[in-house]
Amino acid sequence: MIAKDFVAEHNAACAVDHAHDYDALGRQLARRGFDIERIAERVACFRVALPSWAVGTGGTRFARFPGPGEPRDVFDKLDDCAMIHRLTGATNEISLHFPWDTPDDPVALRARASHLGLGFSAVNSNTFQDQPGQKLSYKFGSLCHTDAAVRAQAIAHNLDCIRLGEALGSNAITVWIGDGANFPGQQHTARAFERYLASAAEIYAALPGDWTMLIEHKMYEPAFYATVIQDWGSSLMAAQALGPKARCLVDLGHHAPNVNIEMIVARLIHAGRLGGFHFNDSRYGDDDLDTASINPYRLFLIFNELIDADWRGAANPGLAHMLDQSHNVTDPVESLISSTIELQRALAQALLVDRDALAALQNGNDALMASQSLKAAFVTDVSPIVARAREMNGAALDPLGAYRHSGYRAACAAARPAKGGGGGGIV
Ligand code: RM4
Ligand code: MN
Ligand code: MN
Repeated sequence: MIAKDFVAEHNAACAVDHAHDYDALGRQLARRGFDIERIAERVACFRVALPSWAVGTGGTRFARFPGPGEPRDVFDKLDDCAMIHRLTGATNEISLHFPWDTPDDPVALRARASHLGLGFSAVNSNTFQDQPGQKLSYKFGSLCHTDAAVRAQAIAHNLDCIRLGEALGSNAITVWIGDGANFPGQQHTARAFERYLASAAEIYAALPGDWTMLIEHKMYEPAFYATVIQDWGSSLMAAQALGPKARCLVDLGHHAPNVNIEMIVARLIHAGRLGGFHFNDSRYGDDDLDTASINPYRLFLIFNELIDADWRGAANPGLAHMLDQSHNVTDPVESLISSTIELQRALAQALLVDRDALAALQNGNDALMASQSLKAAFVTDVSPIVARAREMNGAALDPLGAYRHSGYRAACAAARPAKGGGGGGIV
């Protein structure tokens, strides 16, 4: 749909300004003891998976306002993801949600993805909704349901997801359940967790050799009184009970406001059980806003823990980086591009922390200068580094500018006639 060399043409127009800014920043960083090109190389290696559900317009429980040229099926979604990857050079993996994006023909989907230079990261199961034709309802839970037959159905769905993921070349399953209670007394707190562990063990037992099971906690919603896997403590207990292939996934929006998420990250690293992230941002709850749109400092502090763990040789290997956002008022492609840039920005900033100096300040209890040393990294405008990382990956120096210039959305609107009106549609 879009000219093959549009990225190169767009880059040519920005190249002189970019080189100028990169050189200036390089001189500044050299004075601070950093080699800008080494930092850019590390940023260029960063990858984050795109969630299949986020390339369509999301919605709230009140309404959904679809945009023009929305993807009509999972193949259209692949095209949107390929466009994002062309521009960012950092998003060659897709995280699929079943059954929302269950392909009729997995072989064809895999072939199409690899033709586009894409692959599949963790697959996500869904036992928080009833699907048409489903025998038993999840109204009162799935893996933790009081009825063994409902639990068996939910387990079977997860096993189907693993099989499908295997056919697509994925190597992890993310399990998030909505199970819980809306009222005190509705559910036996301890027994619900025991039922979760027993059901999760059956899923765990079906993991192929090199697969990981990512356990995603969430404080509330849809259960508004008590959620079974509501926090990192429950998630970690479950992972430890299940075995080494079970790890904890941190969705940034799944905590109470003001919770210190970077500390949770540090604790999970200590336990050797950090498995990955669902990146997004929030002001109040599971808002699923664009990453770093509300609190970029928090994102930086999370990356600071990751880079620090790396520096100490304590990092948990093979973290799954994924976006999990819902776009209600923006073009999803633009939001996903923006979030990818913000992740790379936080990474670049975290790589600019002088860790020896910080350690000395911490050991000397110099609270003010220790916090200043983190701030010095955070306030550095690393945009030229992130642009250089994209350049190294053959992507766009100015991805949003290139996207707007490309006419992609208008081309999609012409090629993908709208299927219907608004209506609900929460992701
Ligand atoms: C949940 C959770 C899951 C996501 C669903 C759509 O709140 O974040 O990761 O798959 O929403
Ligand atoms: Mn999530
Ligand atoms: Mn969520």
